[in-house]
Parts: sequence; C-alpha cells; structure tokens
Amino acid sequence: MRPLHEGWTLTAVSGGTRFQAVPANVPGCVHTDLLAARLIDDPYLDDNETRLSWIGRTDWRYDTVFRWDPDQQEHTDLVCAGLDTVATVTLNGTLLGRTANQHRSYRFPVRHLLKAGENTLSIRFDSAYGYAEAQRAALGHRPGAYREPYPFIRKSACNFGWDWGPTVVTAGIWRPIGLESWSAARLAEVRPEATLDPERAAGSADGLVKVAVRVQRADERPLTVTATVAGQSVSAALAPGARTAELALRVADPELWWPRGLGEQRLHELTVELAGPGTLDRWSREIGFRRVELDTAAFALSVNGRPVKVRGANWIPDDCFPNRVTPDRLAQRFEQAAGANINLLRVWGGGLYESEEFYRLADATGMLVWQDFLFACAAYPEEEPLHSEVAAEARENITRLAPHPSLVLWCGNNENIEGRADWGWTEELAGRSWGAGYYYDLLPGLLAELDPTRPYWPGSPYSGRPDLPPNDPAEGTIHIWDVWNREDYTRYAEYHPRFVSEFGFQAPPAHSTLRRSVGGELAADAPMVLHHQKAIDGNAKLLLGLKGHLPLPNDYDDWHYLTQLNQARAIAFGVEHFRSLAPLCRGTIVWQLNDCWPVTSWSAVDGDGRRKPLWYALRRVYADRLITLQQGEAVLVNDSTEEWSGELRLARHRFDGELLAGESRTVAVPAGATVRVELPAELATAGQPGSELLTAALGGQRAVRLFTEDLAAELPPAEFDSTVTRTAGGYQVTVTAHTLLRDLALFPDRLAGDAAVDEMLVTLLPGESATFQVSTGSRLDPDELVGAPVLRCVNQIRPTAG
Ligand code: BMA
Repeated sequence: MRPLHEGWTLTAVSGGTRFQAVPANVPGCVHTDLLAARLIDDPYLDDNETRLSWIGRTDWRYDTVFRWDPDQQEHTDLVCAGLDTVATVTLNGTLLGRTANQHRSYRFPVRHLLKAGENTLSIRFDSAYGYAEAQRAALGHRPGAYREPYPFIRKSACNFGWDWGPTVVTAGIWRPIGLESWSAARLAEVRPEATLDPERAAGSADGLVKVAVRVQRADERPLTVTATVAGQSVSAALAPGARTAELALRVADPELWWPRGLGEQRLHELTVELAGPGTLDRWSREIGFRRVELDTAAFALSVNGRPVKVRGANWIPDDCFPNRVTPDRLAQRFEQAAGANINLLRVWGGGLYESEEFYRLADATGMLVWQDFLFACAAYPEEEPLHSEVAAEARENITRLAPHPSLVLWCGNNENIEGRADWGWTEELAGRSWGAGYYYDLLPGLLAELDPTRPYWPGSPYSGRPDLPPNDPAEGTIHIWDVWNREDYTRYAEYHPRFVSEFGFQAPPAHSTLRRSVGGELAADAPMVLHHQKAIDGNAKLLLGLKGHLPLPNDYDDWHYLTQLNQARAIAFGVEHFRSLAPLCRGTIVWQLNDCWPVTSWSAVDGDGRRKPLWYALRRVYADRLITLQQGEAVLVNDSTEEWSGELRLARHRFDGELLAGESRTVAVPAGATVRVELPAELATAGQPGSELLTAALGGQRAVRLFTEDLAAELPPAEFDSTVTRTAGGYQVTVTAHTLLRDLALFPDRLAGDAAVDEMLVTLLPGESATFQVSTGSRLDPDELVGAPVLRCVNQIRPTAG
C-alpha cells in the first residue's frame, strides 16, 4: 500500500471558525491534532476534559492533496484501515462512500477518479454523538450502565466515558490509509485455521492448517493460489468465475506453540501467493500449531491437551487516543503483564479490537488472549443499520485475528446478559431487542463458519444456558463486584467459583502520575483529584475499604500509601483464596491491568505506565508456585511444568522475632497440582493473636500471615537501619529491621519521575534485611530515599481509630 499520511489538515465544519486548516496527523484524531497545534489544553490534566466536550459534538473534515503518477496497474483502491466513525469520503469532489463503524476497514475503487498530478481527498466526520442520538431516537431507548448513547453506534464504548475513563469522543482517520494498485486479481481475504490433529500419535501430533482464500478478480484469466508453511506447499487452481479456494496442509509433528510458562512459542511463517501470469499478490503471517479446548462444564481451558490455569488481567484501551499507543508502549505493557506472572489478557468488550501489534506481541510472548466482541454494559439494538454493521465488523475481525495462536477464546459481550437478567433491564426494554440475537445466534454462527477451532462463550459473566442466572459461581464464569461496591474484601473467601473473569479494587495512581495530572493541592478530596476518580462514590469506597484492616489516613501521604496497599492486599487475598480452590477454580482475571489516562482506578499499572503496589502483589500471588496460608492450612499451588519439592518450614513467631513453634516437613508438589498441609495446633493457634505471626517458607519463598488484622495487632513502632549506595542504574537501598516491619514499600517516583523500584510489600522480622534496587537516571537524595513518604511501612503510621 502507498500510504497517504502526508499533508493533511483539519477543519471544524460546524461550530466556530477558529479551527481552520490545522495541520493534522494521520493516523490520528482531532483531539491529538488540536493538542499538537496548541489550540486546546491537555484533556488529561485537571478538569480540562469538561471544557473540551464540544469536540465530540462538532463535525470535522480532514483534507489532503496528494500527487499521483499513473502506474502500470489496472486497478487502484483507496484503502482505509480505520475511520472513526461517521465518515463521508470524497475524492476530487466525487463521493466515494459513507461509513459508520470504527471497527471495520473500507476499500473504494478510485482509479477512474484519480488524476495525474494533484488529487484532493476529503473525509468528513459527523459528530458521533449526533449520529448515535439520532439512532436512539429512531430505535428507542435501551437501558445500560451509563447514559451516553454508545450502544447506538459501532464505536469504542468507553470513548464516551466510563467509570475509569474520561468522555473524549474522538473523530479521525485512526488507522492507516493509502492507495493500493493491482491487476487481474488480488487476495481479498486469507483465513488460516491452524490446529493439531486430534488423532495424535503417542507423544506427537500433526499440525493441520486449512487456508480459506477469497480473491477479488477483475476478469476471468486463470489463477493459482499456493499456500506454504513449514516447508510444505499446496496449490489450487481457480476456474474462471471462481472466487474462493480452500487449501489444506498437514505438517508432521511440528514444533508447537505453548502458552507462557508451559513451553516455547514456536511460530511458522505461512505464505499465500496468488499467481496468474506471474505473481499477483502475496500474504504472509506467523501462525502457531496448538489445539485449544474449553471444557464448558468445568470452565477449564486447555492448550495442546494440557490444562491451563488462567492468571489473567483485563485489558482496556491503553489511551483514549489509540494513535498514541506506540509499539514500544505496547511492548512495555506486555512486559509488565508478563512480569506480574499474568498469562492471559482479556480484551474487554467496551474497548477495541486491538492493533496487529498487540496480538503479535501476545503470540511472541505466549500471552493468551480472551477477546470479547465489542458490546459492554448496555442493551444493544438489533435493528438496522446496526445489525448489518455488527455482522460485517464481526466477520472482518474474526478473519483478521484468526491467524493468531494466542487468541484462545471469543466471548460475546461484557455484562449484557447479566444486565438484562439482574439489573432490571427487562421492564425498561418493554420488549425491544437487547442483543440476544448477537450473542446466541449471529456471533456463534459466524464463528462456526469462520473460526470453528476456537471456543466461544456468549458472555462474561455467563452460566452456560440462557435460562440460568448468569452470575452463578457454580457455572461458567462470574464477575464479583459486591466486593468494592458494598462488601469487605474478605468476602472473596465466601465464593467458590469455577472461574472469575472480573473482580477488582481501586487505588490512586502513582503519586508522580497524580501530581502531573492535577495542579494545586493534593488531597484525597481535592476537586481536581476527584475529577480523576470516575467511579460512583469511589473515594468513599476507598476509605470504607480500609475499615477494620488498616489505620485511617492522617493526611494525603498516608491516604496514598494505605489505599494503594489496601488494593494490593484485597486482590492478593482474592487470588490466594481462588488459587487455593484448585482444581475447582480454573482461573481469575483481575480487573484491570492498565489505564487510559491518569486516574484512580482498579488498575495495576497506571495511566502513565507506572506500576502500583498491586502489580508487585500480583507478581507474588500469580507466580507459578504459590505458598498461601489459608484458614488452618498452608496450600502449595504448583502451576509450573516441574515438580516443586523441598523443606516446607512453618513457624509461629512473636513480633519481636522469638520463635514460639516451628515445624519442618518434606513436601513434593507434582507439576500442575495443589497440596494442602494442615497446620498443627501449636502453629494454627496463637497464644497472643495481637502480637504473633505465622510464616511458611519453601525454596526462596515465604508467606506471612498475622493472626489479626493489622489494625487490631500490637504492631511496634517501626525501627530500622538503612544504607543507600549508588549503582550503575540508580541506587541500592538496604533496610535492616530492628522491629517487625510490615509491608515495607519504596516510592522513589516521589523524588524523580523516572525512578522505579524492583520490589515492595516486604514484611521483615527483627534482624532480617531487604535490598531494593532503585532504577533511575536522576540524582536522588539518599536521606529522602529512606524517609517518609518515600519509604513506608504500616507500623510507621500514627494509629487512629479505624
Ligand atoms: C465491570 C467492567 C467495567 C467496569 C468495572 C468496574 O462492570 O466490565 O465496565 O469498569 O466493572 O466498575
């Protein structure tokens, strides 16, 4: 494709005249163009968002003039990989077409309109609001979690605002655009289905690839299509008039693709060539050989016959302006996910079908992908024009994503089945359509035709049958939101679910992220801080969540540390409980990995890409091998591929370090297994619950559990020594405890925005020490590095009645 990314300008077609011929970036969007031209304030700072809402209500036009020199080809198409959203495309004054779907690509034949020399291309974007509101007026109200009209337009729902995201309704040419010339015929669609022969021989299995090819042909010249993978080739001739071909390849005992943690990620290049006289077109992708199965009764996923316990995180768009999500930024996010021992990302239905780069990274790193179709938290109309748009968009994206071995599950929607069943939508709907036809009929039908090797589940949550309560822990997959909204996090322990695809707890972003995005005073209830908190009663719930667990904050610094710590503890508590339930519970997907802007939210990595304490907690509780102290027992979970054995050392200590009871025993936990060790009475029961703790250690790992909540414990005032030394990449901080130090953490970003630490939330007994590596290119004051509010632990906090 010859990209047409140069020379664009942006003009407001409705509203004021201030915005004429503003230089524009393509791919891009109106907001980032206006920002680059310094015509608007940054919508991510303070409450600028509020004053910029007119952008989404304005009609805009992108124009460019480009040169075209006639080539030797017969046909030329204008190819638009993504238009956001209600677009009218005009070339040299002639209308090419109108579009209304962000999630589709478009191709217009333009050779007859192109002039040698200068050509003018214009794309007008009508306000997405205007369009969606007109559809709503025509199709009738639909209930949903938000008032914005997102179910009435095929555009990323969260772009209209969410309980973690601002309302920044975008418009623009958001994916590449360009000219593609061809003669005789071109490959219009290539859809490989790669799997393993279920009739596997002992220890080996043949790889099977079916390649469905659709060609666009301009005449009836004979054509041949050839597919090649792993040294095997197969060809088919297309008779005059034929537009489709199916090629089948069998690869004997290929190197397999495995999820991360279970093996290597072998990829094989699949190429498809279209030839007439000479090569006409060529397509290639890396594919992987693996077989994915979902045992729907147990909600158990397996890959290549091996059970996969899911330790997942939900993924939302990493920026409200997707053109800013560079490959480097995505790579960093994948590193952060893998670094937290996450093995699956769920691409949530209120966001996007992500970029090619996203799925390529997933393939390369063995990160499994659960892909929602794009429906979230609302009843969706099934009438035209939406029905045809949904069908076309699903067909295109199934085909686009099918080559990726990392994609292991398609899911119909987010919370729409639950909304209808449990949130009182039925009455409000008054018989109007709500999306059932998509989730139970259209989408599974398309998948049966286009991607029969992958499992499909109609919704998250969903119990397996339309007539069952969708959020039943005994069936399918559930979301847990009573914790956070109403209940204390210890309520997780009352759940015995098969699979949890959402559960979460909020915390503010890193201090430096909050500082950057909010001017003026930093306080939990400062108006600008509250603008960056979108959840209903969010900050009140943060405080309520501390109750009974941790002291109440005396000031902003305490608030920041304690609420971040509490988020980490809440999720760690949930994950440890759910993992200890194996094999009943086959997976958890924490809400949420990332953020799209600087905000207080459920994320582990904040809107500036900084890791919150939750990230460090996830790394521990999502490790292949987990020791967790549950009621009366130590549970050893081994999700790795090798046996885990050694001396399990159990001990009951007084806070001053004195050993009160101890026991060692040899344990062997087979690969994929869970072993429960009952605690002997002298360990399970404390003499003085308020001043004793329990530890369980195996290999390099140790679990610590107090007998009471920290708030009720007689934690001594923290005493320690520290040393700071300069290293090549920053500083090394060693802390030696003289008293118990509870959940020691370091927040070097308070001193320099680029500073980060390798470990946190470490509990030390008297005499023990911990070493932290601080990476930074900046010069830091060693005293500040080991003082509050940079270095924190729970027992430094002046207790208040909690
Ligand atoms: C669920 C998600 C999101 C939401 C989150 C937190 O409803 O699917 O819609 O952001 O909970 O409230």
